[in-house]
Amino acid sequence: MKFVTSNEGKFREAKAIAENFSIQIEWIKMEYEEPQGFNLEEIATKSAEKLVDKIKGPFFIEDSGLFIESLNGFPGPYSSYVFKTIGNRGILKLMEGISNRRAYFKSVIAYFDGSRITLFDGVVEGRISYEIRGNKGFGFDPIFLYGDRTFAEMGEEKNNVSHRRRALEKLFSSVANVPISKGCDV
Ligand code: ITT
Repeated sequence: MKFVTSNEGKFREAKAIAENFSIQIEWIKMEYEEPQGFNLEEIATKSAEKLVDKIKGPFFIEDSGLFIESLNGFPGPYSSYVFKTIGNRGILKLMEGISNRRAYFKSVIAYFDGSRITLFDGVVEGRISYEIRGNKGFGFDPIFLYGDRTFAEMGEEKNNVSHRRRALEKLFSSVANVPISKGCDV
């Protein structure tokens, strides 16, 4: 099946996870128009609907975001724009003096099987660090603490616990028609 994304980090992770399910995914490197929406589900559904006529065969897209509790869920559905504009330094600046560091990543996959679109989601909870740490991963990984390490310090281990892993596991299990517990660790 095809994964339509402009983000190489997302594809790299999805490919590694897919291999554990003996599923091959093909990268359709493409920037597509993302309609604004109140939540990731709405954005993912509308984005996939627009691609149905453009992509041949089964495909999926993924909309993801970082939700920070003390900022009322910001940047959430605006994560891509916020990352490109203020980036990790900007987020840390916004969080100065704030002791509640709780945050989560969420991933929503919209999968088109050739006739209809189905959604799969995954969430991982963590905290926003006080400084940028680690050089693996991408995006907000250097400021997202899972336990006492950032995702950018965890490297491949991130793929065992990430929001993307949890959503993809649901997708791949449904495609392969096996229970989620049959998927093995990356
Ligand atoms: P596509 O829409 O082309 O797939 P994108 O980078 O624009 O790529 P999103 O719209 O889903 O992706 O935006 C999500 C933002 O959140 C983006 O800036 C990512 O870098 C960031 N992000 C998503 N998942 C992440 C992860 O696992 N680790 C770190 N940052 C992540």
